[in-house]
Amino acid sequence: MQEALRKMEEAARQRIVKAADSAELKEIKVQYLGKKGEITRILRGMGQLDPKERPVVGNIANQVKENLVQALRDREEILKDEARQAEYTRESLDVTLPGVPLRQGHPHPITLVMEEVKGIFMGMGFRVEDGPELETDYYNFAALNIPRDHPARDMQDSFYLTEDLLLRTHTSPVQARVMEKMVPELPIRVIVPGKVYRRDDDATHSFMFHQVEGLAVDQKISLSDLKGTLLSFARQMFGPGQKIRLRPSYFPFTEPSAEVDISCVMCKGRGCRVCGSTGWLEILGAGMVHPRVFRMSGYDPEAVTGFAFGMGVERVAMLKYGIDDLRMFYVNDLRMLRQFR
Ligand code: 2U9
Repeated sequence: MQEALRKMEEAARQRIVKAADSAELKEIKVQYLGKKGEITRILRGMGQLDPKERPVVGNIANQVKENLVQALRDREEILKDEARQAEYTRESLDVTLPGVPLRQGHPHPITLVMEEVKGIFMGMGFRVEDGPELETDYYNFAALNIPRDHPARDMQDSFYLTEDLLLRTHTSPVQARVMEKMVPELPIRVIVPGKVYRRDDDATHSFMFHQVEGLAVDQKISLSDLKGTLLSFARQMFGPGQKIRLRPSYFPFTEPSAEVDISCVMCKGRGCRVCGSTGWLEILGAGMVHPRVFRMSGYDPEAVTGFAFGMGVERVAMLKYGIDDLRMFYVNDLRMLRQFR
């Protein structure tokens, strides 16, 4: 009988350690320890035993019972642990997974070109100035020798908020403000980047665009200073082989005035569709500051001279990057904008 008990204990243990869940453990418990279980059955049969053997067998049976109860508890605990562990694995973060990439922003091509232009002139001793986009009639026109009824006003036909206030049509009023503030100090070397507004709208003109203008004022500044400065700019911006040429022109605020061409960036001056077979591209306007503009700001045109120039940033960017429609800069098409990082 002792032997049978031990064998039964061993068989029960084997099943307990292999049990997959608590339902199976319960089944095993009922099978061995339940009211109709195997141990109970053995204990009931003890009446037929030799009375001397009874306590020994009873002892062993109780021990086996306790052992199995403990084995069931242990297995239950292990199963719970395993379930908890599986749950953790399911829920936990895998910190080794690659992250979701965040797209990084970058400057707009117009900003890039403007920064490049600014940098080149800063390298030649110009400092950057800015001013209001909402201007008075005086600074936008009168101070620049464009009085009321001057035909140059029609060409810039513009956005008025009141009789006297408008969105600036060029950055030139900033230079007029700088001169007024600086007088009588010399020299002045400023570069003025910014947004300007005109009543325009086609593939090469927009109601808003960007200009960079410059102004240098000192004693004995000459046209050759202007030419040297712009040649140096053209070579830094478009390549060391660049040539420039000046053609006579007219601006109310400069005299003499010139249109400034650079050798065509597409065909290197040989002549192509972009430059209309001339080999030249117009990118700047320039001239010597008009005596009347000096007088208006408080400088004596007999004592000082100066040069000024201006360029449209969109036009420079279109030439530099080979873009043929200005509106591409404004429609926020990321396929286009992402090419300029
Ligand atoms: C002051 C005195 C002189 C600024 C100048 C130009 C020539 C010029 C245009 C080029 C293309 C503007 O973007 S564009 O349409 N600019 O041609 N600007 S001289 O002359 C000044 C400015 C201020 C006090």
